[in-house]
Amino acid sequence: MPRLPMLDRRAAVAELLKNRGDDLLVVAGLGAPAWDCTAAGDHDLTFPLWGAMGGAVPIGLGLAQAQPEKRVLVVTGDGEMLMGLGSLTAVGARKPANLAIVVLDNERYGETGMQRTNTGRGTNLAAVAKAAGIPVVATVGSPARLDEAVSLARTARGPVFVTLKIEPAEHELVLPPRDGVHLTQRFRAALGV
Ligand SMILES: Cc1ncc(C[n+]2csc(CCOP(=O)(O)OP(=O)(O)O)c2C)c(N)n1
Ligand SMILES: [Mg+2]
Repeated sequence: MPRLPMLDRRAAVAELLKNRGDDLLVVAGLGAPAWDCTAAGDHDLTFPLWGAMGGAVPIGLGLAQAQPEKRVLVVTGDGEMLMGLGSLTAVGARKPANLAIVVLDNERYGETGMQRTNTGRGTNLAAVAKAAGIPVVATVGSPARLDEAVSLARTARGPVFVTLKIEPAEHELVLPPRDGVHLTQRFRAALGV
């Protein structure tokens, strides 16, 4: 069967974060998703995780509830999301209108050597999100539909869950600051809390 076209993760994340201004709060899951967000431009209002696998959505949910006037965007990987699947039920239960979750799904644990994840063996993360009570879900793998995915993630009434099917390619490491205290303090200062 011919392979469907898939997205380039760096290009997709650059589109996702384009013209973000100071009203978008970004939580980046550990590893490559955090490097992708940094490659799109390091920002005081991005909180990249250096660990806490499975914690990106819980952190985004707490932030969305604490900052209801701001849009919160979680950008994470399929492996990270699979580790924190239970958190989708909390999002579905609370339904924060200002939260969007985008999973960069390469069907691999990229950071640790490209081992296959279960999204390549039948697990449909958008369907899991829908079943957890998240009203707006989409799976996008074609560059022609990237604009639609970006608009859902940036502006649709949430909670929103978008799976982006991406090429399992490795990119240059573009690392954010590594000091967690610094990352927390700069985020809070930029938010004014
Ligand atoms: C609890 C825990 N288990 C395993 C790891 C090792 N680890 C770091 S990143 C990663 C894979 C992440 O995969 P994914 O979220 O799909 O990101 P990708 O690199 O594929 O974009 C793993 C297994 C970890 N940091 N913490
Ligand atoms: Mg992955």
